[in-house]
Amino acid sequence: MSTHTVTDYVEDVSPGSGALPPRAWYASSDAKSLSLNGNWRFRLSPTADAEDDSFAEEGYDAGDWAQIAVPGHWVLQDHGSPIYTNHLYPFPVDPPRVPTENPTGDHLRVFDLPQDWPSDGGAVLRFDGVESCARVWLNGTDLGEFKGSRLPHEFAVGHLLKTADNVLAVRVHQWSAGSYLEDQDQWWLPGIFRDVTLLHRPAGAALDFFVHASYDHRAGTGTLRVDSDVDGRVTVSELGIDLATGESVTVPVEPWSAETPRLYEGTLATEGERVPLRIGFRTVELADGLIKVNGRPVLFKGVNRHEWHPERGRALDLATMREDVLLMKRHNVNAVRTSHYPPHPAFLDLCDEFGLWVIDECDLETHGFTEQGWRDNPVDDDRWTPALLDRASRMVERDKNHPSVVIWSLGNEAGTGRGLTAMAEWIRGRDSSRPLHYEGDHGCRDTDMYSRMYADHAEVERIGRGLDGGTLKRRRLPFVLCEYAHAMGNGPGGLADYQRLFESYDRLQGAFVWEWIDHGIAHPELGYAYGGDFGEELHDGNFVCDGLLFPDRRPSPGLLEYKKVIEPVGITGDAGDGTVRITNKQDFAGLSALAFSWSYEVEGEPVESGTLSVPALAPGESADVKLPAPPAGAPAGEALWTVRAVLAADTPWAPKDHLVAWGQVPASQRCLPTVAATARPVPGDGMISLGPGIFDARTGALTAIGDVPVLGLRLDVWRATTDNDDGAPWQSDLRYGLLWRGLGLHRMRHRLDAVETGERTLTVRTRVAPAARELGLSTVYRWTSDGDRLRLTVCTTPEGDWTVPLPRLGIRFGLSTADRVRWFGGGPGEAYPDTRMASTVGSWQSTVDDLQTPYVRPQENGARIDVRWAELGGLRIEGDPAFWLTARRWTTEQLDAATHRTDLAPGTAVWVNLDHRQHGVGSQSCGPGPLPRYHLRAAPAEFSFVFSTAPAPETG
Ligand code: IPT
Repeated sequence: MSTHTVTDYVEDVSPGSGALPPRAWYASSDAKSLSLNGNWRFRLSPTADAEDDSFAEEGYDAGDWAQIAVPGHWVLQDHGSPIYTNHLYPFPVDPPRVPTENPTGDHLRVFDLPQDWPSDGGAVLRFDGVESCARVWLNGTDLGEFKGSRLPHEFAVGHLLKTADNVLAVRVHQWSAGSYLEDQDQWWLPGIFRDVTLLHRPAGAALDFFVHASYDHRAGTGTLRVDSDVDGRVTVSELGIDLATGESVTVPVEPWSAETPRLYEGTLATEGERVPLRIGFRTVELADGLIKVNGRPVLFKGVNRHEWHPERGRALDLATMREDVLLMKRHNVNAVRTSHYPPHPAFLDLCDEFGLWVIDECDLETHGFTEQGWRDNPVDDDRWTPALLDRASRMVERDKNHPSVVIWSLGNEAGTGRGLTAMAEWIRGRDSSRPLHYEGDHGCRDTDMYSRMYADHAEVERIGRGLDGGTLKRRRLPFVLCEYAHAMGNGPGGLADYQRLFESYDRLQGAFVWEWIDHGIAHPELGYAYGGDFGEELHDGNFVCDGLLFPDRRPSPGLLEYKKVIEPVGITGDAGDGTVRITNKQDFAGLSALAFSWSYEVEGEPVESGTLSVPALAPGESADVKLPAPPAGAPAGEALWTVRAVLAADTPWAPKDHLVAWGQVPASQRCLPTVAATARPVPGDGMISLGPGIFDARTGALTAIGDVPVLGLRLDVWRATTDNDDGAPWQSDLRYGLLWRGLGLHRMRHRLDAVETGERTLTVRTRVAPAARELGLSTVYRWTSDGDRLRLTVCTTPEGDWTVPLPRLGIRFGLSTADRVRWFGGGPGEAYPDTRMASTVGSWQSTVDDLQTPYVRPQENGARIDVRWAELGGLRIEGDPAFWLTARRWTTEQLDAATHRTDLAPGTAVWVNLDHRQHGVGSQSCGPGPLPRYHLRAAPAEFSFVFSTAPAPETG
């Protein structure tokens, strides 16, 4: 073997050399395999050729090398650091050249064959994922090299194996020509990040096979044919099937769908091997301009899923993949787009088993070429076409036997070009049973559906009505929003408004939230790190934290909102007629898996409950169901019905009683609090008292209510801007976060104009305005009391030319001690004007700490809506009208200044905001801002709070 170093392959546009043709991924029933995951020896070099390849030779002593976990990324194991860019290539764009500084990781593993490893037959070495380019040697023999990070590559190695001391050497380059095709919005994370496996291949083993299992919904039959490179027999004992490969049979079956994921266990037996089959019978077709499965149009309630783990990056273990699937199912998600590469193959097994529609997307994105108007885009350059076809075929061949995969996607954000057309043609030729998706070509030249990302509600409605124009071909295609509702930070807002559109127009076949999980990296000082935290010279900050799950997989309020908005059963009604309308919003299943119940609640406390009998409803059907008579002798107070649909029995993805859908129907109105203004303001030593209220005589500032000190109570319009308030740099719409700050709404001054004591009132007149501007808010605080309770009415009137909405409108004050919080209103979690569907009216409690939502980049969070009354810090507060409650151990200014959660240190006071209104949240960190109806317009407003001292809520 030569010791001279050849690295030309790194910048070669061809897919590689030496690997076997792609084929279906499966785990054999009887052929042996050996996992080569585990601890490997590791050496990092700064360039592709800094070290020669002598390390691949037998007898090389790597005793002084570091150790590294495979699968894994070296930059997450203390060798170098990760880089985050959205679409900018973190190297000069000069395809296919890459920088001389090309971190290169040599990986070495010595292994013995297990005692029972058969001596006959061959063997295959399989890499399920290596970023971005690898060269492989076994026992000193160069096997070849490959690119295509999230795709499998196999090498025939049987002739090289020894019983002991096999030396497997893998050289991995961070940058390669392949990097130009892998410009997805995520961390750049080199390494052998998926499994490495040695597979015994007995003589007569199966090679590749293609399971064709269709369903005829008219006849109720499935047709099965398994095409196999190696002849054999296919058995499905449950169906009495025993036939030769290549032959087909039609039998009555239960179909597979995401709602009813019926799988039949079968076996493919060749002369040398038995392969387990999990067969789901289903037919996907484009008919009547719609994507139909088993004859029915489907509505995708989807998410975009990147593979992510806060410590292990994209090296996911099975438990994490399973957790993702369970979390999706438990939150009513029915579809996944594997953005933007084929996932670990085990994830698709889980989707088959638990039931999720999958858009399987190829490992392809060339987004950085947008910076040069897409000039030199590899997808429009014939030299790259073999690499594109290689990627398409590795995806299709690997994943073709999964019933859950219903759509192939060519890739993401790669512009347009002949290479994409070539991929589409190849895929259609190989598998005509699934429609094609690609968003980047709005003319739909190569695709079977019109797909967009981040289109606003108005445009989606136009598309739904067929008024969007476009090519003739496009006008006849169904529509999906492959990305929408950018879940960055607080949000996304407007989900319910989108869902109403999807449910109103057949052409709109649903959408996929961007995205499933925040890609925060666990960091000892920062909590979770994001772009820039590793000193990257180019980065896109926390744009990488835009998921429905926090990095530790805790559901964010956005996911809870999504769960409610996409619930499979609609439960609606109003007090009037004593009925509730139940709608089966599923596409395939009836309601038999669900149990319905009602509960009658007064002031948020359940008074009586019972089961609700709901007639069998086919998909799409509704029924008005009578509620019982309100219980006799129920206590006085605001009453409502809560109707719930829970799982009637344990399922593989959630236990019996898991809440699937719910609705609330008011039963009586709330009585607004009244306070007779009987107490008189009493002047004292530098102070004025009015009932329980103590005020500074000079400033009119409230200093205490009874024995509860109150700090700095005043009008507040500022919120720590959310990622959606700030918007993305390329957003052409108004970005209110910036406009607000530009106006100075974060540094309002409060001018005192008058403190007036009347017969039975204390009135404080002020003007609230930012420096350097003429606009402001004339604000009057009017206090009255009945001796026990203190009522504040705030009257505010905008002055000047207000062209922007307000972030919030309410009061804020500090309490010196507060911990437990009780309230009657919306809960248990946060809500904002356009993210309030999941908020349930009830009686709730929490601690101040638990009111906080841990967005990776701190920002406005934690508001509870529709609060009728709340108790905290020894005060009871009633709202007229209901208000928004926020309480935190830091000020809004501190929250605004923080860049990571670890910047937030509890102070001595708890700062409370009682808001009359909040501005909507929207999704402008990448999509549209809040719809106009959720804007908080600057307009005259009046709102009141009634304060009294309350016993400290019980602890525990
Ligand atoms: C779109 C990308 O497809 C996705 O990968 C991600 O970057 C998302 O946006 C934003 O988080 S591209 C969009 C910026 C037009």
